[in-house]
This record gives sequence, C-alpha cells and structure tokens, in this order.
Amino acid sequence: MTVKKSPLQVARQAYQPKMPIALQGNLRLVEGKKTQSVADQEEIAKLFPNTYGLPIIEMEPVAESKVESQKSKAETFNVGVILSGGQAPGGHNVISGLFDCLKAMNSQNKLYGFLGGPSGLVDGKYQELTADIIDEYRNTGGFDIIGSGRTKLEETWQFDNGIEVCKRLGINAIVIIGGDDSNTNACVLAEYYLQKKCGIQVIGCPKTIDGDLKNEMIETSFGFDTACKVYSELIGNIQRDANSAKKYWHFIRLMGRSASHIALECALQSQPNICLISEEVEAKNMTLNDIVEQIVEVIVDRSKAGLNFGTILIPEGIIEFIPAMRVLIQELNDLLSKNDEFASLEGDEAKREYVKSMLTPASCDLYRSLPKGIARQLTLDRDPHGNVMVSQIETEKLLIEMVGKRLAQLKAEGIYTGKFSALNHFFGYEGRCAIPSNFDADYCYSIGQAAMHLIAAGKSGYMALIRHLTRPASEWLAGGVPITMMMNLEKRNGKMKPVIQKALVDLNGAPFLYLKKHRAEWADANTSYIYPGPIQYYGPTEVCDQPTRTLRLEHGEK
Ligand code: FBP
Repeated sequence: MTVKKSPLQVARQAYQPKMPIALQGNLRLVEGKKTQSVADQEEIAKLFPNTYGLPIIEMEPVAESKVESQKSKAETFNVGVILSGGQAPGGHNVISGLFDCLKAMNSQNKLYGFLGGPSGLVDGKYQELTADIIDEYRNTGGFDIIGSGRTKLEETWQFDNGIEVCKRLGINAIVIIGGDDSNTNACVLAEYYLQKKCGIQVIGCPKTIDGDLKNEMIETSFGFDTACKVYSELIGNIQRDANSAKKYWHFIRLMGRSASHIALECALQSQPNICLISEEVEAKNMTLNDIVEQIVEVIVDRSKAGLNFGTILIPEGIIEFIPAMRVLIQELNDLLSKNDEFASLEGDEAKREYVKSMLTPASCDLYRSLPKGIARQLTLDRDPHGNVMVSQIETEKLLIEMVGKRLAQLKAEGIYTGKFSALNHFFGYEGRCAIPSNFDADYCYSIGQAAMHLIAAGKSGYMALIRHLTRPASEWLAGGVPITMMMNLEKRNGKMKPVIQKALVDLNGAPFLYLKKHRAEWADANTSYIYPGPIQYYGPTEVCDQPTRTLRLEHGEK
C-alpha cells in the first residue's frame, strides 16, 4: 500500500538541509581548553573521573583529505541511536544527518535505532535504519521513526544490558537525542562504559521544545524554534478573533515545563495583553492572589476603555514558581515518591484525606484552598525523573476561576463594570511534532553530522554542538562540548544527583527586558497584537529562515 502524502510532505522530503562549511567537506577537530562543571566541581569530578574536564572541540574545514578520525575509511563501525523524552521537531533530521555522515564514511557502516526510547537499548529492541526508511522521514516532524520514551538509565544492570546488546550488533557508539535529563543519562552511560573499557562511546544531542537546555555553549535546543512558531501562529489567530469578536478573554497555557522560554518567545512574536513569566513570579515572591490581582488590574483597565477582550499567556510550570506552592509540591514529591500506601488507596477522596494528614500545616492549608481538581492534579504520578507533570495541571482554568471571582467582587463594589467571558486553551502537543522549520531542519541535520564526527574521532561524554545560530547556516560553527561542563548537583526523588543545570529565563537577559519594556503598552492599547501566521518553508529568507526572537535578542538584535 502506498502512503498518501500532502504536497508539502512530498516537497519537504526533497529539501536539502543547509550546513556549516566545516561539515560540507573535510574537517579536523581542534581541542580547546579543559573545562569545569558549572557548579559543584569537586563532587562532579569525583563522580565522572573519565569524562570530567575534557576540552571543548571545534570542527575546522581543511583543504585536503586530512580528516582527523580514529576510524579509518576501511574500518566499519556501527552506531545506535535513541530518541528520549518528549517529541521535538527535527529529531528525524538528527537521525538523517547521522545516517548520511556514517554512510559517507563507509557504506558498510550500520545505523540501528533503539525502539521506544532508552528502554530499547536495555531490552534489546532495535531496528536497522536503512536508506529507504531514512528517506521517508527526512525533514518530517515527530519521533515515530523509532519512537521515544522516558525510561531513566541509572542502574548498572541497565548499562550492562546495553553492553550485551551493543556487542551483539557490533555497535561502537550510542547517540542519545534528548533534553537535560536524557543528556545527563548519556553522560552517566559514557562514564560507565569508559570505566568498563567496553569500547562503546556515548554522544548526546540537545533536544527539547522547552528551550531550557541552553548555556554558555549550547545556544538553543532543537525543536524550540518550530514549536514556538506553531504556538505563535495559533496565538496570533486567537488574537485576531478576539479583536474581531471583542467578547472573550483567552487564557492560554503554553508548554515548557519549568522554564518560561516558550511563553516569553511567543509573547515576543505575538505581543499579547499579558504574559506571565514564572521566573519573575518567583523573584518577586508572588502569591497566587498577587498573580490574580495583576491580571485583574489589566482586565479592569481595558474594560474602562470598552475593551472586554484580550489574551493572557501562562507558562505551564508557573505553579511551581509560586513560593508557597513550591514548598507544597516539594512536600508532595517527597511524600509520594515510591509511596505504596498512597498508591494502594482507592478513590480520590481517600487519597486527598491521606495527603492532608501528612502535609505540614501551611502546605495543608494551601492544598485545601485549591479547587479539588487542581489539588488532585498535583498528586498525579511524577515522571521517571521525579518531575511533576505540569502539562497535566490546568492552571489556566484555576486562574479563570479565581479572576472571575475577584471581578465579581469588584463588580459588587461598583469598581468593575465590564463583562468577563473567558475561554481556556492549552498549546503543547500541537507544536511538538510539527514539520520542522527550516531553522530546525538545518540545525538538526548539522547536529547529527557533528555527532557522527565526534564518534569518528573516538570521543565520548560529549554533546554535539552547533553555534553562531543567528548567522546564515554556512557560517555556523560545529563541534562538541563535554556534558560534565553543564552539570551541577540537584535534589531528585529526595537525593542529591548530578544533573545538567536547567536554564531558566534570565530576568536580566535581553528577551525578558524587551517584554518588560513593552508589556504596559501591549496591555492597554486598543491592540498591539502581531499575527505571525504559519511557518513558511519556501520563499524569501527573511520569511523562512529567521531564528527565534529569543536567539536574536540574545545575540544583540535591537
Ligand atoms: P522534554 O523535556 O522531554 O523535551 O519534554 C518536553 C515536554 O513537552 C514538556 O514541555 C512537557 O511538560 C512534557 O514534555 C510533557 O510530557 P509528556 O509527553 O510525557 O506528556
């Protein structure tokens, strides 16, 4: 049966991603200075004796065939690839970049995909990725080529299973495409395999729509660009509807886990009336009521000008940044981690009573004050890394309810005379598997190629690196960064663990400062809305190839 495709799908299959000059021909690896972890240097160095302190690597183009590779062209070698965590547009291009580079080195080399995420490695579930399979997935969204999963690689039996599976398949290197937690796993695995001297290298690739895997070296994670462009299109469409009908307030929650990068980027692209930033809520020590007051103030002001409509962007993780809520969530994390008693209770009421009986008085009061639905959502299962699944907490509905109540009070006092009709939205899954923008298609393909060159040079414990991303792709810089460089110690499931430090929104950074400078005018004006429209794949470069506003502002754009 032939699979039907849209004309765009067909056209995208033929798209040739743009790449940095260094990856277009022969290259050599240049090692920079030794590195240090971002914090807790002594502890991290002890935990990672083989992968700590490695140098940063840059890939430089060279004129003739002087490729610095520990693997000669005659030698065949096989690579295994894992997609880990939430989907992000461009994952298939990382794999096609890897594949093309691996096959260009020696057509006998094989690429294996581990199925369903890290568990595929542990359980020996894999598929060889051949040219016909890869061709079907070039420049497409999704992770369906091999599937993804959130299994945490942390036990030695899992690592040992991995060795067995790799030996069976003749795999010399594993590439883990994932976010901060998955790349932490990649580093732990790299370290273990080096200690065991089993000849299996591990390389990570920076994925997540959340945009929180970035630092001094990694300018952005892949998928952030496409996902934000999809959400911004939807927000723009809603704004145009709001401005046409003039009767609804739209409360729009945006994915992004803890960090507010997605909400901020969407605000920069669409200029809503309000954009909450979790990191600011925390810095100002705001309560839930403070947030409600902030929203109410804008609604009341706009109503005085006859504008009973608007848009509010809410980062999905905001609840964790309200200090009292954070304490409650931390107590719940400690209480519910591996708690068989709680798990065995039947029904929501029994669980609620149990939780109430175990919390400290302050947290118990807060827990009781929340609508029951939200309180229940806070006690849902954590993900395998111990994170609260914020995508399942309907903060936008909580805020609509609280704002509605407060406006009713103000109406009774004669302070508010407007009409409040609110609609809720949650944008998350809509953007995670979109057809990658040109930026993500190019970036990911280049990441895959860079990962392959690191492998060929015998490196392990590195993340593939592409920099200078606001320049044209040909001027991008390729290389590798030691994963230990991004690590610090954090409390997970009640214990201190080495993890890659998450990048939250920097309140002194250019993207946030831009929002801060303009938000009053966006709140009050009849309309300052921008309608970004859908991602364009073909046409003028200023329409099709622009990176996010966040990246451009961070790189000095006014
Ligand atoms: P990653 O950190 O794995 O990239 O996941 C991103 C994300 O989309 C978050 O924004 C969201 O909170 C979470 O995944 C949702 O998880 P799930 O796919 O398990 O529902």
